[in-house]
Amino acid sequence: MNPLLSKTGGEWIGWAGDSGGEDSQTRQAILSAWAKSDHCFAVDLPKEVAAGFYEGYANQTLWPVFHNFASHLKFDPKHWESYVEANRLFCEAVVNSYRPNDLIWVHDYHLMLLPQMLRERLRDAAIGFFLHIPFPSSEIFPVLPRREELLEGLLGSDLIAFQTHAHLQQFRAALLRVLGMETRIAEVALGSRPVHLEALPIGIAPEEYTSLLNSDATTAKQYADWARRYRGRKVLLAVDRLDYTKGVPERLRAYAHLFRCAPELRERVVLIQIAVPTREGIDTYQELRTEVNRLVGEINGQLGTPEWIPLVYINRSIERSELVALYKLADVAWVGSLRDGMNLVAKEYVACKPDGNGVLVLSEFAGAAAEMGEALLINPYDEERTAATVNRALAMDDQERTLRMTALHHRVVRNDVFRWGKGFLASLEDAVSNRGRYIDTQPKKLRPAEIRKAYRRAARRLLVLDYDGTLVPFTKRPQQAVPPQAVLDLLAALASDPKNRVALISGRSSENLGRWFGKVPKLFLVAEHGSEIKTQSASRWEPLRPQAQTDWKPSVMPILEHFVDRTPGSFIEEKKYALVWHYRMADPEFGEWLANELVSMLEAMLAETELRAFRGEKIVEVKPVWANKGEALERLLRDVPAPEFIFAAGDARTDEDLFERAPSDAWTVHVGPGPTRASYVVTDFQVLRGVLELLAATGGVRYDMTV
Ligand code: ADQ
Repeated sequence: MNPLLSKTGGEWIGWAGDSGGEDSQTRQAILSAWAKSDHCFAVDLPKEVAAGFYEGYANQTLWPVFHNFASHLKFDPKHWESYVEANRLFCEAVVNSYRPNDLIWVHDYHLMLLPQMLRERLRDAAIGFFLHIPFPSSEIFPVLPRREELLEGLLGSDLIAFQTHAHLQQFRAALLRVLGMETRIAEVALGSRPVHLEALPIGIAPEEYTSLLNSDATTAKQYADWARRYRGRKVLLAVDRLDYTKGVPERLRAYAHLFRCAPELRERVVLIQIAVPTREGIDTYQELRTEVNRLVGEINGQLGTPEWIPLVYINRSIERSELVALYKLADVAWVGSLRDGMNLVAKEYVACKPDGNGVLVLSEFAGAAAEMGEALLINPYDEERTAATVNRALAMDDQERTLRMTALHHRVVRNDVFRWGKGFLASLEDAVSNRGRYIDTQPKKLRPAEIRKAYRRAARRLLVLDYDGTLVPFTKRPQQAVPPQAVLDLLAALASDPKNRVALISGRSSENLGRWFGKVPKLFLVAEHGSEIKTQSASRWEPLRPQAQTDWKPSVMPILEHFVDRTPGSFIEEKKYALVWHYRMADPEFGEWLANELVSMLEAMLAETELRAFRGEKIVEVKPVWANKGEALERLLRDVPAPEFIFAAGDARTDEDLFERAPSDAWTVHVGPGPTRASYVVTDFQVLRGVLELLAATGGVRYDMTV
């Protein structure tokens, strides 16, 4: 981040590390110098808070779970309190230095609560969050203690960005499974404030490395010394923090295996393993260190000769000049992460190979693999095949090596950290300007006088009405919602006005709608959210898509049946083009929880098909994507050319498709509480019926108001 900060300006607010109880003048002097020269400002965390926050919740709870190592998870409620407190202290620091129009960019898993804390204090601030590590699969994420708070904390942001699309998808799956929140591919709709989601792989600042490579005397000397020492031998290089996610023991075992399957490589290859000490206060890391020490001893003890040490192990931090000399020296870089957000070492190595003279062996579980396809990819858990791939890398001919490395080099140089930073900040600004649009279009209260005036003036009108929850209240069983005579009269009055086309558009089946509303003259009916339509003149229902398939039902039905078995009070409704699981009568919390699980399961199963699982009011419905009220509206508009007055009303998520497709001057009305894209909102079905009665009475056709 430092090159990006010095180039673009901005302040860095961070934790400078534990003061170790000796808050000396020297430390203060260093901190003041940082503030002055680099605009880096330290948030001081009390010792106990720091320990519970950093070594506790962040690195013993979040880190293992986010890297799919659930078995390494340790949780202490006190650590959680420290995590909350550390985030709060950061919040204070940010609020204190915030000026209007600043962009706030929060980094990484240590500060997942910060976006929402900031949102509560700085309502209009632009807040972005970048996750440097992977986001775990939705099977693993729910094991995390305090998972709801973490997701809600993140949703305080305007933009949440991830290293890869896969991580972004897993975040969406977690929102659905844990909070029951449906999202679009790139957006979470939170009422009036959308949260944008994006995949933005981080890059490096290549000149930080190439400048040393080309003109640093220490680097040149170091390189010359080593090149002399290793002449006649191929050098493999691995650079990692000594973390269990980086796959160091796995690499060492694969390295030993290499000599078993290719003994001719003995004395001709050296592996230099740099392992930077990290988080040493945590037991798991100490155990890892012991294991690695043992493996190093074993390999050198069993394979080494007086002339050859097969493994050079360096367990300390080294200067960048040395690191660059090593990158230049290495014939092959070996990145074997078991899981990694990105992995910058892979990119740094490539940046130091402008002449194409090197091979990158890269774990497919590092985020970098998603954009570095010319590397030789490995599954680091498969030691035998990894050894074979390393052998292939060592033997690769000049032409293939140059071809692969040159392509990688171009990409690493082009997609550098500046491009990444610029991309993030531009997306954040975009997200904020979109938020403005949403705020401007917050639904207004519907004023009867205004709508009446517009209605009276129009010569051609289209009225599109949902039924359940919009014209009548919900009942426990769908069949109990028989329309009262008052509703039938109201629909008949509106439909009989020659200036009107009235459509009832519902999730119900055509058979059901036909039985209840078939006798209302001139009423258009649209069933199953737009799968089938019956226009006023037609005697039959016509499907919206003539070749609609239903052969998927036998494979989805057993899954729904399984959920019925697990949920007393729930049942399945079979429609012509859809299957619906109803759980209105089930225990509310249990029902919601199972509904989340069902949708997550179906999403994965239906991903490649035209079917989707949708959550509705106490239902989960499986239906084709094209069967939605927005498509149905387009179809209706073909029958009513250029209407001067469009009225669309509904209460549920499925009605949002209708509101989205309606022209901007339409009277879109959401019934009841909750977020919506509609322009107007009324409190309940009775108010909506009141409005419709007013319109019916206005239209010239005689109509007596009953409500
Ligand atoms: P890390 O887990 O720290 O970062 P990585 O991306 O490899 O992993 O970055 C390590 C950095 O430390 C590299 O820049 C490397 O040059 C430097 N380094 C390594 N050994 C060093 C040594 N001995 N001396 C000095 N410097 C050394 C987290 C995520 C990653 C993600 C990054 C950035 O875990 O997946 O790529 O953030 O988003």
